[in-house]
Amino acid sequence: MNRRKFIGQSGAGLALGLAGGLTAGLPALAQQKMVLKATDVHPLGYPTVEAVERMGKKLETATGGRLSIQMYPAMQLGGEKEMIEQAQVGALQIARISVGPMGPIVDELNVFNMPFVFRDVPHMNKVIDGPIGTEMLDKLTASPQSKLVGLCWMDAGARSVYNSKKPIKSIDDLKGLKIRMMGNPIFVDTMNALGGNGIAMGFDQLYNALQTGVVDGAENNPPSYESGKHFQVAKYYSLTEHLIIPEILVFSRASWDKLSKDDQALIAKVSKEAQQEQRKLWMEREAQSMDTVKKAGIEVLSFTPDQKKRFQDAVKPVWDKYGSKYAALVQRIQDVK
Ligand code: GTR
Repeated sequence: MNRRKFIGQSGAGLALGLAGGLTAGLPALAQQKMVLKATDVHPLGYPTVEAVERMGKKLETATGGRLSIQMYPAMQLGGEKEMIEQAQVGALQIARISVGPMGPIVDELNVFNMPFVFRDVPHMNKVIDGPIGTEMLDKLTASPQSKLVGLCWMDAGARSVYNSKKPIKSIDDLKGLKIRMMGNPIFVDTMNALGGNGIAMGFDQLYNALQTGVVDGAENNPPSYESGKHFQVAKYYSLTEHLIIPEILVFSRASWDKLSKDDQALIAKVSKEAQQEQRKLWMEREAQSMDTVKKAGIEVLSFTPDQKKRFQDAVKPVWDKYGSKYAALVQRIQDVK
């Protein structure tokens, strides 16, 4: 059924192609109408969702409606693990996911999942816009086990801890709190090194887990904290900014290989544009989300540089365990000024 959605309606596409003045001599593929199925864990209006929908409009305009994107937002197709699996088999074409769950699939990507690897969000954006960003997308595409094509990066700001128990005023306050982390051992180790008790869990299960007290808290950027309504059940938010993880837009390799070279180039082009467009949307949404949660009475705490340094020092065991294999790349990341 999914396959039918992707390359179905070729009759309509052919009619469209002919109406558009194309000759019947063109390869059949170039004339097929394709609805690319895209998904995201976030709801409509979220910066990543909006950016992909805008990509779809551009594709429609550029191809006279032959290529389009159908968005399935808000975890309609499951959590990120399921999204990746469906993209890998070609059951959907475009998935917007965090680099977090991609690390276990393509190990090199894990360098972006290391705590405090970026100085700040502008540093991360400079890295993904530059040669390292391109290399990492190419590595994802070239990796046989990924079964995905890396299209572009998106901004997800910095992740900070929130919980339902007490304000985190210093690293000591994290002690013993059960904090949900994304499914990647680096994150669980990071939370444990910070003194909390890291628990891996899908984003799709998190609201309930917070509400029922299965976990005391989690960590995320302001837009996810706000749009996931987590602030309603975990009202203490402290700007630890321990992880700055870019998001990634991937395309199913199985589906990609069925596209014409021209369509591949067009999708690559609108994806690159989406990388910049999403960033603007992101910055606006981040400010709005902060505003929303503060107006709802959330206590947002920040740290002095000295207090922040305690968090950075505490994750040394994580760097000792995973960091050495990425040493050369980390150096190049640090050299990006
Ligand atoms: C969000 C991110 C999602 C997902 C989620 C999580 O910031 O946009 O892709 O990774 O975090 O915590 O699982």
